[in-house]
Amino acid sequence: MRKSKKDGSGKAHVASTINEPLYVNRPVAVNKQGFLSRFDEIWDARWFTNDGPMVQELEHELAKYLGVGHCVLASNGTAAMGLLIDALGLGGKVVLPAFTFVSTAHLLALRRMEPVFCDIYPDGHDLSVEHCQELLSDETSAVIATHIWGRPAKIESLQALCDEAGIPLIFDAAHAFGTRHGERMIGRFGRAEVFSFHATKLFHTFEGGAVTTECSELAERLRQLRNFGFTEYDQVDCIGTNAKMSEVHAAMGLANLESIESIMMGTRDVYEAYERGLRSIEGLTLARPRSKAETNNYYVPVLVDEAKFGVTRDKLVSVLHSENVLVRRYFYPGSHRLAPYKAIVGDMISLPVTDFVSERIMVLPGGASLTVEDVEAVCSLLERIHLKHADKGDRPPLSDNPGLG
Ligand code: T4K
Repeated sequence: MRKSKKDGSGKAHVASTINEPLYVNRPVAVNKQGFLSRFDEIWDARWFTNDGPMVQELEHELAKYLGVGHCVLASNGTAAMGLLIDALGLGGKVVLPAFTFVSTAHLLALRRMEPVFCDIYPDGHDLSVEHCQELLSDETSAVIATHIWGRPAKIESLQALCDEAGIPLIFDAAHAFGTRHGERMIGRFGRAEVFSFHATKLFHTFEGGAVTTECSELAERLRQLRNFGFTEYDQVDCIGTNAKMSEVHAAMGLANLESIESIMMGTRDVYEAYERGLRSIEGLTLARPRSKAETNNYYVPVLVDEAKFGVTRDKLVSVLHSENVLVRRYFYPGSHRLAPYKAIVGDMISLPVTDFVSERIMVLPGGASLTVEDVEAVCSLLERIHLKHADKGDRPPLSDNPGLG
């Protein structure tokens, strides 16, 4: 984690320019020694992949941390979701949000299935239960909801809907490592949950992912599928693939898991600094979790209201980039408007909330790689851009930036 710079008085001061790029979800790199000592072990044992001891240990430790029966690691989150789709034998149509990462839609389309894009709620940006209900049909084989921004989807309502329809509910928990829902951690809900451990996630293994489930048979099936369908040496019982995690990736996961409490605390401090800093900036609305207790604080999604802020979301993004604040437009456009899906659904589909949010959303740099001082500098920059463009009279100087002229 980056240390905050303080002056002689011990007070952190807000920099007027941001000299180093601030990335959205820059990977945490906190426990180098924990990683290197495990790397030495791997090197000496010369066991590099194929369900090695580090992978087994990480599966055990993650299941314990999440309080779930089984954790099956995979080479990345997309591969993990693919294993699950195949293990459950899904076919036909699957309902999922258009406002999420496009990976799951791709998995379905590649399997000749139909992604049925569902709208979201304007407050939480998560799957609308009401719209999902409208979209269910006899051909629907599952619902895959995302815990967007690391906050739980409407778990109980979706579960009731899927139970009534007799179909499995799956959660894309890629954003939600470390989030609680009531007394339980995310990872224990639905038929199964799927995590991404990509470098940009709160908890990561460089690249990686996992399926978590309470169902032993499902876990066993997933293990077979990720290893070409092998059940024994020379025995292949089903058609499978290669979605295995290597030992080096698992070693990084074990090192990060050792530091997870400090990573989570640093992440929360950064989010709370944004809560304070963005409060007074007109035209920027921090999309907050429904419950402060049910978030991992990792994502800092902000909606830009052009009329009140003074510039469009896209102009603001480009100005921030030129000032070293590398914000992202996650998730713009909605999957239904990406070329491969637009070609299929065209204008036949109406997802007004998805369109509204995706045209205004901007994700600010968050997570424990930042300092509170970084956040104060970002908020101060946002304030100055707003004041300049909303023509409030007070115009502190910005660095040379043609975009602001
Ligand atoms: N479901 C959801 C809801 C997801 O968000 C994702 C992945 C998945 C499923 C699928 O899981 P995986 O199969 O990926 O495990 C990134 C990630 O590649 C992707 O994992 C992630 N979501 C998606 C939202 O973002 P890009 O193309 O935006 O990544 P990139 O390279 O622009 O990096 C993002 C930011 O991180 C930049 O600000 C730069 C910074 N960065 C990135 C890397 C890789 C670093 O500072 N260091 C690095 O090493 O896709």
